[in-house]
Amino acid sequence: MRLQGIEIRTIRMPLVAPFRTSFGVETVRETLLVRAVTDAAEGWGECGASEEPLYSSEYTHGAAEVLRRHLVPALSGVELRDAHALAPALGRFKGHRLAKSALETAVLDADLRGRGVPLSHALGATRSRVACGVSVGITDTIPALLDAVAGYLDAGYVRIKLKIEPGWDLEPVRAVRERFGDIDLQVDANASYRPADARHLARLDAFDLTLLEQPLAADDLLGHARLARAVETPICLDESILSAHHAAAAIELGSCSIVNIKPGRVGGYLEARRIHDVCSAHDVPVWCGGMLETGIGRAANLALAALPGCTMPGDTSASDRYFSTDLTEPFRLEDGHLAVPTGPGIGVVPLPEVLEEVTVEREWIPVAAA
Ligand code: NPG
Repeated sequence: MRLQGIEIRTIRMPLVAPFRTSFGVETVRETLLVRAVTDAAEGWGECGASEEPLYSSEYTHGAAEVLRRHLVPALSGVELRDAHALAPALGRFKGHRLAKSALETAVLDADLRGRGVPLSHALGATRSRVACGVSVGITDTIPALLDAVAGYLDAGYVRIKLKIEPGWDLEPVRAVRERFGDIDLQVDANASYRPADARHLARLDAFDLTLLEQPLAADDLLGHARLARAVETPICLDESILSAHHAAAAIELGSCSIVNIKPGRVGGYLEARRIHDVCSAHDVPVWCGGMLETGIGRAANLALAALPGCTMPGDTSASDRYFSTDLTEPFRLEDGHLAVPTGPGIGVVPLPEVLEEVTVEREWIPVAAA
């Protein structure tokens, strides 16, 4: 494969409703799309970065800068047999996994399209559709939360994840459990608690939650291991798991019994697949997380969510949960499931007129031949 160049587009798309978490409120999705142009085909990748570095240290403009200044130039003169060649070529640059993931995914998509292979096949997926959950943000009032949850259950989502933070935990969880009974219910704290909150968090045990996601700081594997012994609710890690190496350490330490895999957070779908494999080898269930992706990122996430070890519904919701007009043909929920794209590569492309409308910046970076 001969990579000719990379286009970076900054896009801005309003969300259908503000999405509030313990780390902030997002009302507009501002992120990057990366387009890889090769001699065989073009491919697309979406960056998980947001406007501000609140979920991770990366942010949209920073990701664009590291791509244009370091990551894309580092591919000049490199022999790219396939997308597996990217991680070694970029390995000397520390971190910046969201940016690396967008670049690797664009090249992976181009390569697979050129060879006519769907991403789901390349990753080893075994399902043609995946069961979908939805992540429900923090609301101003409990009645507003109940309305939001009722709407998602009516739409068919098979599990509900509530965002929690200190001061917004026991009461909203109790209200949702009492109103909706025996639904598949889980909570996500986005690292907003401290180890000293263990006794408080143990009070969530009364609500029979499927899991408690990332209660403590991302770098506190030991704290999570202690907490896992103090609460009955299974601990799931998200922000703590940046690689297969972290997953193996977290499992051995007993820091979690479930893992949320976000391909962006871990540097791409190839590392995501390795995390899936490490977890499967230890009988640790995984599920595919979400970062408010457009149809481009969603399509690729669905391929991952179709792997055999993704035994729990993930945050792969339908297009209308995020955007009134998606960047691709919309993903529609059917009977609580989304279909895994079947075309080559990620299986979708941006709709040209929507892409032009949402693009606020674009630049082309040529890549020299090996
Ligand atoms: O459905 O894509 C979705 C949202 C799932 O809750 C979700 N994502 O903390 O995991 C998270 C959160 C997130 C959103 C993280 C945006 C980073 C950016």
